[in-house]
Amino acid sequence: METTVEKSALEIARAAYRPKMPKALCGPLTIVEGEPTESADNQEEIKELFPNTYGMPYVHFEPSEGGKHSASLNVGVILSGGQAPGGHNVISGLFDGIKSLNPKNRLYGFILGPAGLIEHNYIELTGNIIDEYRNTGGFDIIGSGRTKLEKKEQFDKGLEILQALDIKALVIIGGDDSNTNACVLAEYYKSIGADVQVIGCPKTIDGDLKNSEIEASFGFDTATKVYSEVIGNIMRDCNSAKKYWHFVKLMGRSASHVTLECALQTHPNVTLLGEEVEAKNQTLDDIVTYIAEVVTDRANLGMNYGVVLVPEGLIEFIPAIKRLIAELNDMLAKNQADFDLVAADKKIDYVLGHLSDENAALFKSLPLSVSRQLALERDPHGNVQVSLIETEQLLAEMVKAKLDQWKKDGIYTGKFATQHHFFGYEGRCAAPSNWDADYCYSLGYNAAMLISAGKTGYMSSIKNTFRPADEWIAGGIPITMMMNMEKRNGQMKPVIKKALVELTGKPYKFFVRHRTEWSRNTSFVYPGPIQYFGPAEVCDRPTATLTLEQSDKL
Ligand code: FBP
Repeated sequence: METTVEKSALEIARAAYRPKMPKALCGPLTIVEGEPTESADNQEEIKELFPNTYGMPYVHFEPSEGGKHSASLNVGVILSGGQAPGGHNVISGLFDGIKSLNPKNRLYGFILGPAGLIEHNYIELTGNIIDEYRNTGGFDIIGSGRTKLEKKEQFDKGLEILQALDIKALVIIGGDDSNTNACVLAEYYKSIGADVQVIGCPKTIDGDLKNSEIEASFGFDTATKVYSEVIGNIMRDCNSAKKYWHFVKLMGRSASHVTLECALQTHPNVTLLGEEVEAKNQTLDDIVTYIAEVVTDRANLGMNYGVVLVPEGLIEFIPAIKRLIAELNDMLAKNQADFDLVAADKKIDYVLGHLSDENAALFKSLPLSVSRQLALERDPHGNVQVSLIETEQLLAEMVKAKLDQWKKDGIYTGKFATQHHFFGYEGRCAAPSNWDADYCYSLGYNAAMLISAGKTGYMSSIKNTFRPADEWIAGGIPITMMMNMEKRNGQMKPVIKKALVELTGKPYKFFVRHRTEWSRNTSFVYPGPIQYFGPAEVCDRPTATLTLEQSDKL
């Protein structure tokens, strides 16, 4: 991979930052095994599919007397899926962790995601390389990719290179799909006696890989701080110029955690949350009407400006569209061979001809850009690529059309001019906040300790993360514990259950208590840029989501 020659002053200063770690990881440690675990749902099916890795206990580490030294071993690492701030720190923590066990241990990075394992494309990550990337954003040390690691032939091909390099453990850094694959791989290697451990690390800016043992996926902290800074800047512009409604779409394809967190940090006038839209069984028109009502109320108070936050996955949560996508998925899975042969300009007609009347009518009513995305373009995991749907523009246009009608009806008398923004890529590779830098380094270092303890099929877990880092708890959680059965590409598959915004959770409830006030009165908050040097209450502050979720433990 390329290395950057010239560095900014901040990069130089930041390279010297020593991430803070849980006490247990700072010296010799001992592993404590907890209770056996059950999967999140569908226990019988998951148990049958994972006979070798099901039901393993939680584990955590505690400081102990004695040394840490162990026989030398080689470790492989893969970055999988979308970029998230802190990936380089997971790798530097892993590197330092395995070197603390035995300086002869070696770390190999597979290039451009899981494809690197299958295609035998790798580099050895030496101390000099690692030092170039400490505390930096991005995944460029080895790159990432979205190849789905799911077939036996891929596992066997991967095993060839693992054996050739004498790699005894593989660390997969990824989101729910990638960790699902890590779990399948761990089970397979154990079932054939391959003598390769597999450990996962929870990554995604979307924040939807979490549960009682995984408090956050890394990258969420930094990405939401970057987006909140920019939303705050837009709010200040909006409050100065007083002439635009800004529609801001935020990444988070399957859950609205990013949008909720940014709302908690900045107090916009309108915040849409996919999970709420689904629970209230709302239509696109209900959503548009709600925004138009807030715009009208503010216009009546003399304020023809404001900010609307939209999660990128919104479209998929609208129940009617969700039903359409489910039928599309089944239909495409059944007819994929035929569909591939249909000429590009006839594909939409083919889809229309194979849908039920209700879904065909809805499909036809959507703007072409949206229907194309829903029907034609999927990522390798079968997900609709919602980041490509311009929901923010679609909503702004539909609100305008409604307000034009209300103007004719004499209900609305204001002015409505809009600006659109999409914040996603701006935050995914940002230099990790202190919280992410510390969390990620600890996750990687902890993965090395799980390897040393002989674990496989585990996810690295760092808990108590709303407290100062030396009070964090390091350990591991069996990945099967997070699984349930879901329909993917027309078939029931074992997958990690996605954590959506909980409508009974404290962050959502806090938002609901305040949203009416935020919608009518201008209550904008300007969080400013991430601070790396300065007082802990400014630099080490966790997200509002984590703080509210864990508030009863404070
Ligand atoms: P992961 O879940 O793989 O971490 O990716 C998150 C994400 O940033 C989503 O928020 C977004 O929808 C998607 O990646 C976009 O990915 P790509 O750039 O590959 O289309």
